[in-house]
Amino acid sequence: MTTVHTIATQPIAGQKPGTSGLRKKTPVFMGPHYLENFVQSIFDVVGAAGKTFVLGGDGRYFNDRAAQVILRMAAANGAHRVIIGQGAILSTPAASHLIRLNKTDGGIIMSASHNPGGPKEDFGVKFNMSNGGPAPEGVTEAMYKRTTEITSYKIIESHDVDLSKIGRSQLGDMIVDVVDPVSDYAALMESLFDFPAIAAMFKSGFRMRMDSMCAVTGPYAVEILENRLGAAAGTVVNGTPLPDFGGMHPDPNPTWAKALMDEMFGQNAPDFGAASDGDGDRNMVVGAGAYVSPSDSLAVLAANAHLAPGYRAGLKGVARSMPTSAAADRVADALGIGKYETPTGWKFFGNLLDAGRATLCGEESFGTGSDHVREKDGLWAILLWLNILAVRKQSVAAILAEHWAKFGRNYYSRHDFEAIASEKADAMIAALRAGLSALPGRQVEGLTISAADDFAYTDPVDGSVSNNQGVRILFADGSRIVMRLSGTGTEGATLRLYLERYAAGPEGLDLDPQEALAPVIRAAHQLAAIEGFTGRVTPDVIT
Ligand code: VG1
Ligand code: CO
Repeated sequence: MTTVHTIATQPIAGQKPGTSGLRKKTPVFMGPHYLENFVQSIFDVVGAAGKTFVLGGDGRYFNDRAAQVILRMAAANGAHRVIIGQGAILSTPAASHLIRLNKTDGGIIMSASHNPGGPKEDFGVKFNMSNGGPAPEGVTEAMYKRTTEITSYKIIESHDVDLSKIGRSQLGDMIVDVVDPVSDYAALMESLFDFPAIAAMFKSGFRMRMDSMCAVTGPYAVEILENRLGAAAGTVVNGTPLPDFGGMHPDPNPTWAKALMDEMFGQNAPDFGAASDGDGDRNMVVGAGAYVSPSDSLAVLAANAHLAPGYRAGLKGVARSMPTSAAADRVADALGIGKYETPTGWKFFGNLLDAGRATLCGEESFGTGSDHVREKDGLWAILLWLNILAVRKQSVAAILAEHWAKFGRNYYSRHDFEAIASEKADAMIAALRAGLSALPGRQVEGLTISAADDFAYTDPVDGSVSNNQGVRILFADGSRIVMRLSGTGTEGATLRLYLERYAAGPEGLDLDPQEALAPVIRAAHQLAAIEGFTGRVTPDVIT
């Protein structure tokens, strides 16, 4: 008999999940009872007795230790079985797939995604439901409430489970299945895409650079791109997941994936470049000399998805987060399929995917996915691009140019102002909200404001309402400003300023986005008094 210990504890302030689970500095997570309190709160809300869960993470510092704690707590709470990736590794989309494939009751993913990892950096824990998708707001709110009341947690005493070997073992009364983190996911990709066509393209000399940024996608990318599709050895760079991501900031954007951008815009650039984030759910794609903005990527994928076997029957609908540009809407209209606008965060797509209303989903933050899992999926998006390139036999630049010629171009950029003192950012947003109703009709920087609101979303499937999801200022010419505060940071506040302007063409489709957006940028600074409130003029990151 294994003894279950019930450890007295008390609530810890601030264990509130954000856009994507609970994220804190690693030393905070490693502090007394911190991880345990949150994990017990998860089990108290979803129930553990007799259930099967998936467990894995992006391999960052503390991933291995946290996995052993979560296993002991799952056993103590009466779970029947845990399926865990070898070495406690699972990308977020692979975890979502395993949850669905094995018809489990959900899963715990250890990741702070794009936030840097290491003893002084960030750690995170998120719970996904039995559909494979992030817990919806109602559930994360219940977990948060539980963290404010918790008085004890359950854990068994045991040796560490050997997670280095694939196979079944027993932990107390619970079964632990250590599985290959890659094989089921790779098989899923092979079922969706035309691997022979992509392999033939590589064989004919097509060159690619995939930057896994020392995060979780390395083993997945090597197996799929190099082993199964025959891309040249060395196509995948930074392919070994490291506890501190090799000091990299695994956020696939032009700033943090600069080495890739330099290569793709340099002499002798490969045909195609891609990068993914810490937990493998996001992607950046780049052609030779051609950066693809995430909003455009979603639109191009939606317009061309039928070229891949898994989507040959067409799409049911396309969903995008509110700050994502309307480029995908134009494609949905042309295809005569449904279009949806949700708050930021993948959890809002789950119901649309489950109900069969949307097939593709995307966010401006380099997240794209489909109904094959219930998470955004970096390698999936990269493979869909490869499939499209293999069929169309055109460059990325040519595909983008044709897309804009047909649909017009939604110039788009996001400006991030990081580590602002929270009270300053809050004051700025509060002032903006207070003045919204007076904005319509006002002229600023030659633009006329047509509407202004704070985005509220009613889920079309279950009717749940989410308020205060971001301030929107819309202009008569179709331009748009959105502002919201990040829900994934761990230091002060990050202001995200989203900027959009539509050009119908045929002229003016090849401007630099920052130039095309210049009046909208100036209008945003003026309307929100960003400098006055925060002292900031220049963004830290521009995507
Ligand atoms: C950011 C992105 C959002 C994304 C979230 C989680 O959230 O803007 O689109 O869903 O990160 O992505 P926020 O609240 O910081 O703007 V991941 O890959 O970091 O889990
Ligand atoms: Co991520």
